[in-house]
Amino acid sequence: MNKRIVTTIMLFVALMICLVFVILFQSNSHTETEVDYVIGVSQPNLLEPWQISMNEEIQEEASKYHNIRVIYTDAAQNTQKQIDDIKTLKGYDIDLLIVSVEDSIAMTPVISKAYNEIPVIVLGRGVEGYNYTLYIGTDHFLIGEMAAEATTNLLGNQGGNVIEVQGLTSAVQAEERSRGFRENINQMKNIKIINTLVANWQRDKAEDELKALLKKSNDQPDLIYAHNDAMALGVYKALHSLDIDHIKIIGSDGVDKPNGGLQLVKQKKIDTTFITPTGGKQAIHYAIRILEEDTEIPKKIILRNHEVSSQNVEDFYHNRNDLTSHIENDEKVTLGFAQVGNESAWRSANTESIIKAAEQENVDLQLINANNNQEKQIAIIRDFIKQGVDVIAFSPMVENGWDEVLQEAKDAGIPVILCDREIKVQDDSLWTSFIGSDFVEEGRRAAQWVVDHKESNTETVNIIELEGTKSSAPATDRKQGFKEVSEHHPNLHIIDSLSGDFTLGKGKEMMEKALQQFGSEIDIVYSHNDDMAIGAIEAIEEYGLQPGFDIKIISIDATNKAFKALSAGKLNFTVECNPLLGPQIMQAAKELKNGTEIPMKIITSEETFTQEEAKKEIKKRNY
Ligand code: GYE
Repeated sequence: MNKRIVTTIMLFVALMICLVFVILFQSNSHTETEVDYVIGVSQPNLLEPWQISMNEEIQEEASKYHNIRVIYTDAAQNTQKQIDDIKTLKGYDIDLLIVSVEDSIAMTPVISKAYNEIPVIVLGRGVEGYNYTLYIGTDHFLIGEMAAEATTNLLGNQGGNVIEVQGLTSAVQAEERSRGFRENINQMKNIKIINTLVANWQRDKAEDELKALLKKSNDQPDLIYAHNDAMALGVYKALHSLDIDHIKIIGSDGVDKPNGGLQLVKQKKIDTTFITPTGGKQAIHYAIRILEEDTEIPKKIILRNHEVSSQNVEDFYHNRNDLTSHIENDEKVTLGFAQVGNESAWRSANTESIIKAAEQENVDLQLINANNNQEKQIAIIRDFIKQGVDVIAFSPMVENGWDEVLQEAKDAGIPVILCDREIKVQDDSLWTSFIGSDFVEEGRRAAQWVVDHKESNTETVNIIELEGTKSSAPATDRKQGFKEVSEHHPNLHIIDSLSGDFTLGKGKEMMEKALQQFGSEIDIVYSHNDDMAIGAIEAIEEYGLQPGFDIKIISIDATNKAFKALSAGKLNFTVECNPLLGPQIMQAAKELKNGTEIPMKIITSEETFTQEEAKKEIKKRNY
């Protein structure tokens, strides 16, 4: 073989070997040296199109960050395996866990334990309680409500019989979807749920269960609501195999994949589904922020669902990227903010946070105060509509009476952000996003302190409740949350509830009234905010009793003045309600201006404080 050929081959082989070495060195040097964070992703299964697209979204977003490594596990619909997977991931020393669960009840304690060690993001399917860093997902109760509405539309005036096909019953989302569906369907006189099947989110199980049911009973339904598209496809297969084609089928998830809901609607195999964003992209985005110790991390991000039927499926197809895309628009955003009033220290901190954030984010803000007058607040919003601002935001004084003016804003094409307080309207599409706290949970936390500190289970405990502004969301929800816990303890008695309108003056006045009536029989004051509690403290001292001792006092807000009262031993416990919503409101306003779809709800992360904790924290409290 001629010498030149041999040399060329040898040169070529040598070149190849060098190349391999360079690549290997490159990758190792890249992965080894620059991996700052290792993230573990625990999936309950990778059978359902929805779970698969969640992982794909995570992978796609994670690939944009070269300093993270992501380790994935698949529990293959086996809860014990998922518990072991999380143990294994912790064994790899992960810095953060992203977990989607199937069996919420079994997984809640496992996730709480992990949360004691590392940050945990719960994705798509909830767990019980609040022992995690961040929940990203949709409102499953609302999906059930939307399915009920779609059922009435599909069945029309004559109504009909319905079968519900449920997911895993130990899953929070199955319970919430079913409750949302049934609470609404049960109000319909002409619609009856004749049967319920449990198919654990699985297509084949739904198919088999339905076939068996239809074979043994003559009660044919007119519509079948399945908690996810995988089971809806199973329903379709069962009906198809029995040559039944008149029964309507509703699914949920709306994934754009073979056998995904979007394609099943397009192929007319099912009638309706609900696009349920997986949150995979947001999970990586927030994981990075959490690992870089960003302090503005919310507790819950509730993503918006979109109903898809044969009427609009093409829209979703043609604009399939619209849900996530945005046009970078560096035009200055004009934001009209109708503030409720200046009734409390919390409110002043809230207003300040909004003004400061607008300056920092270069947003053209008009903040006008309605001085706790709803008519005035409506007039301010009407004026913003006339001006044609880009976005309207407001802190609704009370829950009702907003339908008309918000319809005008919608007709004018101006999106509306609800800040700190929610509202009750016929059509939830009248508002775009809610940014604020979970007031019901705040009420639960206040009651839990009372339960944890009561001396006996028998001795009666007399409680005075100082309520906030009547029919306002915080007053309604904090009352409900407190009751949810206290009603399980028969010796806890709310002897009177008096409205102090969230102000110090009115709080004091109401406490004076209660002392005149009940005097030292009062054991506890539960105040819906700090200002009324401070007023109560003054009244109790003037009455000659010792606040925090003779009468225990619990409040909500956790402002500086509460920390002072806690440190002085005059207040016993306070539940935080975060007023610093400015930065999130500005980010939302800018994203809306850019045409980006923003979360339906952003629920802030909050703590509680005892007298001891307040003494430690007081210096750091900036409102
Ligand atoms: O608790 C109270 C204020 O809406 C959360 O309103 C807010 C409440 C807050 O007056 O201090």
